[in-house]
Amino acid sequence: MMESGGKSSKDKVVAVVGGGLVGALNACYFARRGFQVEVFESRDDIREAKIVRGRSINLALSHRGRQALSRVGMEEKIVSKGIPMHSRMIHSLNGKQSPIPYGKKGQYILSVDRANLNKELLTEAERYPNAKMNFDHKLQDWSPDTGLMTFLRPDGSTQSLQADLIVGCDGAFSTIRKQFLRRSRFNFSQTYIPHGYLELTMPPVAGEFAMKPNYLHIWPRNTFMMIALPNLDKTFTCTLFMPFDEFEKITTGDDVMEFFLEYFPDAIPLIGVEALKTDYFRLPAQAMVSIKCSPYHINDRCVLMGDSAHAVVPFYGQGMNAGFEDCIVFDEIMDQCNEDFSAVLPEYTRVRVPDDHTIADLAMYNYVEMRAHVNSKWFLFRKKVDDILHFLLPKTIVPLYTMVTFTRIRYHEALQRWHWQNKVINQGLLVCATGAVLGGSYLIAKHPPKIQSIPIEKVWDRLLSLKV
Ligand code: FAD
Ligand code: EGO
Repeated sequence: MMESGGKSSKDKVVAVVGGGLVGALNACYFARRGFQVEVFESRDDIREAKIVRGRSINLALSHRGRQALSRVGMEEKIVSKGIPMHSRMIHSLNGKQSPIPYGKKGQYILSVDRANLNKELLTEAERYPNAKMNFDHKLQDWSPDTGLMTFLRPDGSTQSLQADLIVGCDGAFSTIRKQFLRRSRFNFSQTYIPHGYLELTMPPVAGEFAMKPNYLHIWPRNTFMMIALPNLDKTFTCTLFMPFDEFEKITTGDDVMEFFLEYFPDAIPLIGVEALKTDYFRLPAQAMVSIKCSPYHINDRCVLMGDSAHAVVPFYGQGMNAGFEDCIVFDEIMDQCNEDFSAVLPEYTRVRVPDDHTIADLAMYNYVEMRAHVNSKWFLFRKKVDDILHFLLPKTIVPLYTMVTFTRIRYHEALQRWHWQNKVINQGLLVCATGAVLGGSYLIAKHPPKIQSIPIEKVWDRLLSLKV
């Protein structure tokens, strides 16, 4: 396709910095359009590495992420290796497990293996002859004026390359974003939450899953939260969320046991006493950060996507899904603007910032809400109320979690709609309450209760005789 500048897409170099989930998917999107795609990844090729040490082992993939995969023909490949989670399973302190479905039959989230997803996407990107992977290339610095980037190699040497477009997919601690921070009118905020997270593996029992596999298992204990997602090898990956100062209080195997006995007793035999005592100390608790910024672009040269543009806390299961949706949104704008970067980039910022900021807020809201009020009773109650209202008024009231997880309603519109729904619900409640008061008054007026009135002095005597 020809466009301004006289260079066709075939002659243009698009550098994707970061070969993580969003970078690898983006490489497919740009390669499909015929650009010369160069992916630069600081790590070694994860397909060759023996053990991939990194963040969360599995992730919840939902509608937005699936849609993004389907546009590069990768949905089936990933979904077939995912484990459907049709319901949450709420674990109460007494060991009771209560399932609550996510919705109708087709509404489920998938537990997918992060490493496998990343590998499959890299392999898919490599299938395009115009896409090239450059592993062990750590971006050191780059110039917004010329598009020249400098990479550090493992042997200590450096390598440079100039690109027409630089796509920053280098995660929450983005090196690409550093150049944005030096510029005027760039907005940036970063918040570390007081919680950390730790991952523990729950092994299979007699060759089978230790708990029901097709569920997102949740142990809501206000400030202490644990979830477990199933893996293909019949293990579960449990993620414990708790404040860092609580992590610091637990220093011995016995402390771990005491803590689990108090909050997650049903998980002890499933993880195993010895495993728990050792695995708990294998890695320190990891931090979680929420990052918002804008704009997402510099001129017609550079754009941020995925965690480099918006790191969100993991309490909505949307970080990767939002990053994948970034790729769809950018791709659609590329069509609308005939691949003219000087038009595409500002439009992408205009369209995407409000939505990514909203999902960052919603994820933070879930964090605050869950740690403050949500025990297993409240969790079950809240989700049942949502279900009942949706059942009564299916078109009018759609739970926020459903809009976020199972639709492509823009995040900011989902939030607006939720506010509107809450107004409708409150007004409905007001009408019911008013009706009850009026109805009650009418009945009392019609059938006055036969009680004699008590003189006010007697009331005072009675009150004063009470010892308070
Ligand atoms: P990353 O995955 O961080 O990839 C960035 C890549 O850039 C890495 O490969 C890195 O090596 C590379 N890189 C970094 N710096 C450089 C450099 N200077 N030069 C070259 N390369 C560089 N999301 C969901 O949708 N569902 C979930 O259930 C979910 N659960 C989560 C649970 C936890 C505990 C956490 C922490 C996150 C979770 N997320 C989830 C969020 C998800 O992990 C991220 O949103 C997603 O990984 C973002 O992808 P990315 O490609 O933007 O960044
Ligand atoms: C009242 C009740 C208020 C991630 C329940 C808010 C998040 C929040 C971390 C779950 C599911 C995918 C997740 C639900 C709420 C992943 C998720 C939810 C967690 C923690 C998670 C739900 C990985 C919040 N989705 N979710 O409705 O099932 O409800 F518990 Cl700690």
